[in-house]
Amino acid sequence: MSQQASSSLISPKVIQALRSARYVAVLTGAGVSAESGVPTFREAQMGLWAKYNPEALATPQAFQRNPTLVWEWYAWRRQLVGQAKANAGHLALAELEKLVPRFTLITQNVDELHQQAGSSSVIELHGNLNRTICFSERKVVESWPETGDIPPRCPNCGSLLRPDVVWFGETLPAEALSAAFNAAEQCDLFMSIGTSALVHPAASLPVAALERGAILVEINPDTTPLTSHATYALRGPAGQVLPQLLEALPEANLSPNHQNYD
Ligand code: BJW
Repeated sequence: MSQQASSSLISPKVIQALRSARYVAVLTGAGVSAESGVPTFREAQMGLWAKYNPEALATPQAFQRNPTLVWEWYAWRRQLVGQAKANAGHLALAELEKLVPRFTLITQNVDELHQQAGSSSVIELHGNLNRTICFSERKVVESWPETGDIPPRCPNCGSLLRPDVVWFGETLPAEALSAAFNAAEQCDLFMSIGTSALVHPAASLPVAALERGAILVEINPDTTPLTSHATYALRGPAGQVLPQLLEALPEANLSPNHQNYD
């Protein structure tokens, strides 16, 4: 049974669990970047893009059907992300990394905001918006001649270029996925933050951690399919909950008789 806590009243038990953890693994999703002004994946798109369903654009089939539309959607998102700054949640995770003995940060985000905040060794499960690959050869392409083609073409083989992100039906980068599952299976505390926990295999990571006996902490303003399985569900925005958690961490010193308020 999960224990709900408001963001302003974090259970001392969570703090104690975090303090005692020797290995913390964290999975983040789009919600972590929401407070940086990057729209979450499943929330309504804005302006021109409001009429498109992101799930219908993030597929190889959509790209093959209408490469210009998909390229331009990513160009719009790249521009949004380019203006975004890491928020208090990203910064708190970068600090947390320094406070726990072992720490792995796994993200589904493609925006590099964890790296901007100072997190090291971020496992990117769904690729990176700022990299471009050749649709046919799958190799990273750094530059291409400006011909006015949208999308531009691969300077090597002439195929269309696309963002280096993982679309539905595509496999995740094998090394990243394997490192993520290793972390989930070895950690003693797993945090699922700002993700709807709907998209697999990422959504299987917290379950894998739970099955190996880890404590599961979820941070999200809303409930997800994971909430009822979480040991602690902290209901609130990551940019508020994470700094509070971090602030409380060094002071937490619970005795067996400590009065809990969760
Ligand atoms: C806040 C907040 C705040 C708001 N603070 N929180 C097993 C079961 C069922 C289906 C499958 C399965 N295994 C595989 C599948 C198929 C498919 C899948 O999962 N489908 C489901 C939708 C049903 N998976 C795949 O196809 C994957 N590939 C694969 O499995 O390969 C093997 C294979 C191939 C072929 C056949 C079978 C197997 C690939 C998945 C790739 C996902 N790609 C995307 C696009 C990336 C590029 C891009 O950005 O455009 O990744 S889709 C999209 O979803 C994106 C995200 O990373 C991902 C997850 O979304 P996320 O981050 O959770 O965002 P949201 O918007 O959903 O949620 C935001 C949350 O934040 C909400 O909960 C808010 O409440 C919260 N929030 N403000 C904290 N301030």
